[in-house]
Amino acid sequence: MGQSLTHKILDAHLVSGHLGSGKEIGIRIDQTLTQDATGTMAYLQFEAMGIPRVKTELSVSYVDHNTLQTGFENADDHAFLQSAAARFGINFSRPGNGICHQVHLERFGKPGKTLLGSDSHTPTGGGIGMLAIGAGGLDVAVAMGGGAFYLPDPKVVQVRLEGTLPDWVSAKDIILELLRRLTVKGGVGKIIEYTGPGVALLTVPERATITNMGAELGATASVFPSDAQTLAFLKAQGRAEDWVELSADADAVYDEEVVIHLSELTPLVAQPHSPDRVVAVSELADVPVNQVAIGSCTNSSYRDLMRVAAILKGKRVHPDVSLVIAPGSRQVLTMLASNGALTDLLDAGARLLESACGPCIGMGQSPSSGAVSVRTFNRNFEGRSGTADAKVYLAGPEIAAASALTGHLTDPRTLGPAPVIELPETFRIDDSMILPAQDPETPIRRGPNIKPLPIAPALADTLELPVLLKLSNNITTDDIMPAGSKILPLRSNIPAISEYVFHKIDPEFPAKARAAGQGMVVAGHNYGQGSSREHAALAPMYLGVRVVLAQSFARIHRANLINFGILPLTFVKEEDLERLREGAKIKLSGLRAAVLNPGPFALSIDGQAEPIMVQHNLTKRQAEILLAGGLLNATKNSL
Ligand code: MIC
Ligand code: SF4
Repeated sequence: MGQSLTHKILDAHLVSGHLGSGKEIGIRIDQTLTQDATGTMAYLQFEAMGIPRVKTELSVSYVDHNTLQTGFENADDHAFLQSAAARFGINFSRPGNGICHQVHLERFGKPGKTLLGSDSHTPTGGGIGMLAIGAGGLDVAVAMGGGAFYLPDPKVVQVRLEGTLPDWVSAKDIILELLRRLTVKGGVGKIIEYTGPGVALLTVPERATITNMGAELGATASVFPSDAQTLAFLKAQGRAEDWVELSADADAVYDEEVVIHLSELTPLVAQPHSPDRVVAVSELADVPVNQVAIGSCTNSSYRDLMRVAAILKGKRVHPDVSLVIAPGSRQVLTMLASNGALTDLLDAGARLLESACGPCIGMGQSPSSGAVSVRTFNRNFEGRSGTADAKVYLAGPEIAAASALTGHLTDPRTLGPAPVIELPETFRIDDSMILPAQDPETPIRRGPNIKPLPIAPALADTLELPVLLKLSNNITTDDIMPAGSKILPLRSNIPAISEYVFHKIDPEFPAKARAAGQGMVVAGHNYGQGSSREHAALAPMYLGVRVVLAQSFARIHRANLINFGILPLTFVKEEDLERLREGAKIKLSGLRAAVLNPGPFALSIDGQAEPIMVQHNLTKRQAEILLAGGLLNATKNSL
């Protein structure tokens, strides 16, 4: 029986478990990446493990999220990260060099390798044929130390691309179409593998747009074959020697199959406030637009920005629209500068931002009250832009540029012939902003905002907990632990950042949790979707949250809860969620034995005769982590 490309790469890296078993597997990690907002914790954790140098083939520390430096905090974090990288044997991509996923694709990604990154959009690397997975910082720290990465044996979904994309329809529309069909929880527990004749026509940057936003499906990873397009991209990056040819066997077997006829696609947008609320842009042509933001790890490649420059050339941005552009990397920015396209953008009235995440994570450029913002990004969660009542639409660069000109949501097919942008034969290569691994004796520089990591208590045998908060479906880690220019600088300071847990949903939550001493949270499906930030587990743990009971969980967040000693439970009967109210008092007894036993167990509710049956689905490895009070304790105990 033939193998999928996913299984080929997993097989070559498997250190425990069996593919197709439906159980947990462990894989060896070749490369890691971190970014500054999750990296400080990851390196504090790596330091706490006491391993002198990383054991991976390559590890890179990027600075791209917190670059506003509105106070000393971000700058101190950068200094810490630079010193930790030198000491532990890690490449350091300096602030200004670009967004981690874009730069990693350009300079480091290798087909057939595994990449683990402390950022949920790490699967971008699937565009170059890597098996690239997002995880919490602690899992990345373990991988840097040579430890395996554990994940539930994924289902493999084949997405067959048939035909060719019509003019003006882009890679973004392919992934938006998939989000429309499968929704934000459609990919949980799955790896998406792209096949079919339509693949050959997509360049690596287009493929990376698609694999990037596979994160919004909840997918573990997304992967394209490594073929002539991959070789052309690597050659143009001066890295032809990194190429290997990779694809699925012709008779490969998949768990599920989806077919997309590319010629039937039209330009699409995702409406506020979820990436799966997808409709044709032509249906929304009367929506006035106040802001257009082009950039992010989804759509900020040379090709994307050249398309935008070609659309804007010789024209002026509508007077009611603020157009901001953040090129994905210094490579992209300097190429636009030297071929004149940057002047076309500026002449049209674009505001140029640093090559960083910027507005995508609410670091500046918040829209005005109630404004409509069209963004080429990947997430439009409510309030993420920094303006609570802003309405963010996600779209490809062509729709964004067209809408910037007209002042309303615009189908780019109304603009006449589509510009054709060829991939350059050679990209501009200058790695001077990447500092190679240096002296292991480098002292770590630690500013006053960098506080020690709080450690979870070992799991108690009996827990009596109030329900502190009851939540609906699809709660994001942005809901749990918001970002933005005020909160993001506190990522290295858990006591300070914990004051913002559930800030937008219930600003009293931290006070309530502290008054109760400890408590639990209950929720609907897909709890913890979105960002990989482990702060969404660490900070609630610090506030005393011991259990989260949900109808289902997103993969990365569930792993983070376990890593930081919070017990994730699901209902045996989903409808039992109805029986829990905020303020209800629940009791769990015999918990230490219950987590080691695979079966369901009872949770009693004060004032209700019948208990609620719950389950944990923990592996033995995970149960032991919880018993120890988190992965750091468990690792220390085992040494
Ligand atoms: C995001 O897009 O939400 C982030 C900011 O990149 C996060 C990481 C973080 O919160 O630091 C992610 O996607 O994992
Ligand atoms: Fe940065 Fe946005 Fe990409 Fe997250 S999604 S890595 S914030 S650009």
